[in-house]
Amino acid sequence: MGLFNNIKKIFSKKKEIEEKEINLLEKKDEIQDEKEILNEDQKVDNVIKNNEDSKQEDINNLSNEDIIEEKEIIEKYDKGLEKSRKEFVSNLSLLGIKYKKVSEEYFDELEQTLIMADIGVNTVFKFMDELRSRVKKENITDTAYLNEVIVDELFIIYVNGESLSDKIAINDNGPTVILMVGVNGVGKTTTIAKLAHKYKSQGKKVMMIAGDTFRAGAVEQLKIWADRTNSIFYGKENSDPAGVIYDGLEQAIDQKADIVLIDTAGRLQNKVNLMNELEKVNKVIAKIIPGAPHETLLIIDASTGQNGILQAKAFKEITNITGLVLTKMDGTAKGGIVLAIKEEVGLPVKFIGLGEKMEDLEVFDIENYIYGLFKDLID
Ligand SMILES: Nc1nc2c(ncn2[C@@H]2O[C@H](COP(=O)(O)OP(=O)(O)OP(=O)(O)O)[C@@H](O)[C@H]2O)c(=O)[nH]1
Ligand SMILES: [Mg+2]
Repeated sequence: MGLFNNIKKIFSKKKEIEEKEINLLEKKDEIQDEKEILNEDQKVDNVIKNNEDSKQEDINNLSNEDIIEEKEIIEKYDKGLEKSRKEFVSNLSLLGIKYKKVSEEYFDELEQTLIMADIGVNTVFKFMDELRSRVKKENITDTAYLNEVIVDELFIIYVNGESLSDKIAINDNGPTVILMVGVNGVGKTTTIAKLAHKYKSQGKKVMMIAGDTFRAGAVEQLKIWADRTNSIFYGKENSDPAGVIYDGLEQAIDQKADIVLIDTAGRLQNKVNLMNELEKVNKVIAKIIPGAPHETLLIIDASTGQNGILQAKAFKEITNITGLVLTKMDGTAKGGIVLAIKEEVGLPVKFIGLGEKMEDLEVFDIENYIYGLFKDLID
C-alpha cells in the first residue's frame, strides 16, 4: 500500500519524541517536588543528599539532548506550518463531513482544496489520477479512510523520482561560498542573517558580503545583521557588485572565513540584465576561489504561491541554482508549495524560513514537514 507504513512510522516516531520530552519534563517536575518536600525536613539531611545524588543521575540519564533538539525542531515546524495545517486539515475535515462516501463531487472538491493549498495544478492533476486509481484498486468507499491515503500520496510525490540532496556543499579547502539570489523582498538578507546565526552556533567563522549595492539602506541592513550575529562584514555602497564581491572574497581568504554569505540585489527584473549580472558575479567568485560559489540558493517567498514557482523556473534558466530556501512559511496557509516546487521545478528545498527572527530557519526535512502539515489529521 504505497508508503502508507512509512507515513505511519514517521508519525509514531515524531509522536514518541514529543511524548518522551513531556515525560522528561514531568519527571523533572516530580523530582523537584520531591526535593522541596524533603528540604522541609532538616533531620533527613543525609537522606536528601543521597536522594539528590540518585535523582541527579536520573536527570542526567533523561536529559537526552538529541530528544530535546529534535523536539525543538518539530515544534518549530509545527508552529511555522500552523496556518497551512489549520486551513488544509479543516478543509479536508469539512469535505469528509459533507461527503461520507467517495464520489465525483468529492474528488472535484478535493482537487479544488489541493489547488488552493498551492500544491500546483499539474502536481494536483497527477496526484488525483494516482488517488483515483488507488481508490479503485483498494476498493475504498469511505472518505474517512481517504485522509491517510491522501497524506501518503503527497509524501510519495515528494520522495519519488530522483532524490534531491538537501545538504549544503561544504568546501574543505577554504571558504565555502554561498550566493543568495531572488527577487525583491523575498527574504534574502534575513536568510543570510539566519544562516550566519546557524553557522556561528556551530563554531564557524562567518563572513557577509553586501553584493546588493544599489538599494538605499541595503548595505547598512546587512551590516546590522553582521554585528548582531558577530560575523565579519564587507560592503561598500554605490559600487559595482562584482567589484565589492571581489574585494570581499580576498578579505575572506585573508581572515580565513569558513562560510561566506553573499547578498545580491533583487531588483533586476529584466532577465537578460540579471543573467549578465549573475554571470559576471560568478566569474569573479570563481576567479578568487576556484570551484565557488559552492551553493547558489534561490530565495522564494512561500506566500507568493504560483508566482514563486515561476520565479524558480526563470532563475533556473539563467543561472545554476543549487537549492531553494522557502521563506515566510509561517505567514501562509499555502504550505503545499514545497510539493509543487519539487514536482514542477525539480530543485531541492534546502531550508525553510519559519519566522522573522534569526533562529527561525530550519534545514528542510520532508518528514518534519509532512508531520507539521498533517499531524491533526492522522492518529
Ligand atoms: N514571517 C516571516 N517573515 C520573513 C521571513 N523571512 C523574511 N521575512 C521578512 O520579509 C521582509 C523582507 O526580508 P528581506 O530579508 O529584507 O528581503 P530581501 O530579499 O533581502 O529584500 P530586498 O533586499 O529588498 O530585495 C522582512 O520584513 C523580513 O523580516 C520568514 O521566514 N517569516
Ligand atoms: Mg536584501
